[in-house]
Amino acid sequence: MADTDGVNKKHVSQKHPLLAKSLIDSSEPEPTSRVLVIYTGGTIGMKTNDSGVYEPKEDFLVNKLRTLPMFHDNAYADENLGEDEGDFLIMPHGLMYGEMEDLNSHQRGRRVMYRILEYKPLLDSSNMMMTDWGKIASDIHEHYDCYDGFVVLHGTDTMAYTASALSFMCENLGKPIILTGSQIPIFEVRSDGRDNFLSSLIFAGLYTIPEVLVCFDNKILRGNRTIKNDAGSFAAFISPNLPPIATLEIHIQVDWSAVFRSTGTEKFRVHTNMCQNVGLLRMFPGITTQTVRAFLQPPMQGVVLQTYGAGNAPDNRPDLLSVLKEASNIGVIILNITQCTKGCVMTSYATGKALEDAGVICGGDMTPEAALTKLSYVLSKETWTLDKKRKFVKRNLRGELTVVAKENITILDFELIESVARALSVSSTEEVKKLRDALYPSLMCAAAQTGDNQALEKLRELGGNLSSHNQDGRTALHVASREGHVSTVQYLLHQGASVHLKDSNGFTPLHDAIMRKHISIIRLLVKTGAILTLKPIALAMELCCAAASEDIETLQAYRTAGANLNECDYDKRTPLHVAVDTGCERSVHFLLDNGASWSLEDIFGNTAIDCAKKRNFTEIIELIEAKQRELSVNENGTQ
Ligand code: ASN
Repeated sequence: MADTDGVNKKHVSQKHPLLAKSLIDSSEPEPTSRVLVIYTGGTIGMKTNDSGVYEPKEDFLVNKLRTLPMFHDNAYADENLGEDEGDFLIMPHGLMYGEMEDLNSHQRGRRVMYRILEYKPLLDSSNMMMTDWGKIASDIHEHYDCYDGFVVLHGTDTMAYTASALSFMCENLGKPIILTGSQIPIFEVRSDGRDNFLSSLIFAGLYTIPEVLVCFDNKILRGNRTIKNDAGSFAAFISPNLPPIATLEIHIQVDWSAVFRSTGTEKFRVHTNMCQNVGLLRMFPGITTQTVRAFLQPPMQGVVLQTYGAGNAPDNRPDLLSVLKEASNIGVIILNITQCTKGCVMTSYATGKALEDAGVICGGDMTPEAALTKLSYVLSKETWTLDKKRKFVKRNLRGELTVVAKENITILDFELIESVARALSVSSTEEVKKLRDALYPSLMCAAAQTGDNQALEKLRELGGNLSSHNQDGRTALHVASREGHVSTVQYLLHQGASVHLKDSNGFTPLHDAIMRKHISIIRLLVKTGAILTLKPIALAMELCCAAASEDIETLQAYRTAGANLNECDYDKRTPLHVAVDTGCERSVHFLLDNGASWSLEDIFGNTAIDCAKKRNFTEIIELIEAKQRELSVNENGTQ
């Protein structure tokens, strides 16, 4: 993650080891977020060729971006980026970060640092295949732990398909993936590409929205809700059945209650082998039975049927209905969506009911792109039975489908907030909303403090967002993790609370759990994808301090969180060097049992065993030698 990777190396290296502890409170100047930009092609980076038409050109985009101050702060990069960070670009600080009321100060104060992974060849998106979706997903997976968010630069023509596909392929997503592109190349005098790309970088770096999104024309739309609606406008995309997740005007406004969060305690993974035997079939008056029959022939496994209005097809065509029924009986999944841009399929007409009776599944308000890619995803699950596949096609998997809420709970909400609003003489809708946004996070943190899952559930039912943060940027998950309430942590994770959110000091819930040595919570958070975000040097100092004070529980907590126990301080001394020098046998024991190396040399050329010999710590020398013998016996035994 960004904070761990030694940005601002020059500042770090100037500090004295004894002061290094202050690093863990993130008092570093200029904290950064890291974004990986996957550049697949599209108009955004194209150049006019000799024949006067646009075409992509290798390395053109990244080299040009380096010359544009709003995309790259050259002076800052020269001064602050380390040698291994040469291929990063870094955005400037400035007005662009203004008016982000929703973010805590830690997030708001960050620069966005990004690296461009350019595909070869760069593609016009009309040339993309399903395998290209798999490549993007795999690259995101490969780099997932090292970045705060991802931007995919993509042509607009098939962007809605890729966004929909990625939303399904990325399982248990905890970080933003933002697709963007442009209608005019970014280096033309007039271009929508600059704003689209800058907004995407800001969103991917600073806003922890765990969704696949499309950023276009100052709007952030849920990817699987978008369609390309206008070939000639900068507002190329619409999301007809879901308002934007965020709008970027003078104020950036995020509708946090609309954010879709994957629930559960599983890590991020990607599913890349999509089923290609799927198709889109659009009804029209007089469509022949032969056409439909031909379309449904093997190897076809899933068909999106685009019907009229609210999901109607002729119910006076038994020939047509029986072809659909036959196909459905032999296992083809047929999903009914409307040809209308807006609205959804319902079974309120006899003509719609006839399709349902023929085994056609109601696709609600899904876009054609979402319906097709959802079928492709579900059908590729080799271990699922046909029944399970049908069930999952109907389910809302990634926010692609509106599920009508059964209960009306807004009255209760109204009562609670109303009474406080009255007491404070607040009356306008906007003010009441602000009041609610201010009250709920504190109430949630208070409930998490005492492990009161019922209160949290009540607040959730009342419309509260369980990932919202209080004034210190702390979420209910931070608090429950610190207090050691395992069942509350479990509950919050199952409600989609993010393990990646950092508080105003830059700490995640995992850090809270480590500080309080709650091993089972650490396990749970790590299982859900949480990673250590301390800088290596800060981590080394923590480990060395714990080793020197025989604080085995802290060592164990860091170990459980995935810490490298050989992390070394400014003098290249490992926790084992320190444990040996301070004569802490229990620490030496623990470190050796957990893979610490005795052969690493510090800057003075001493290994841990040299230190023990110099100090004549015979017990410790014996401990290390016993470990050496044990390992060599094991090695010989396995040879
Ligand atoms: N043909 C281009 C593409 O989809 C269109 C664009 O990016 N505006 O790659």
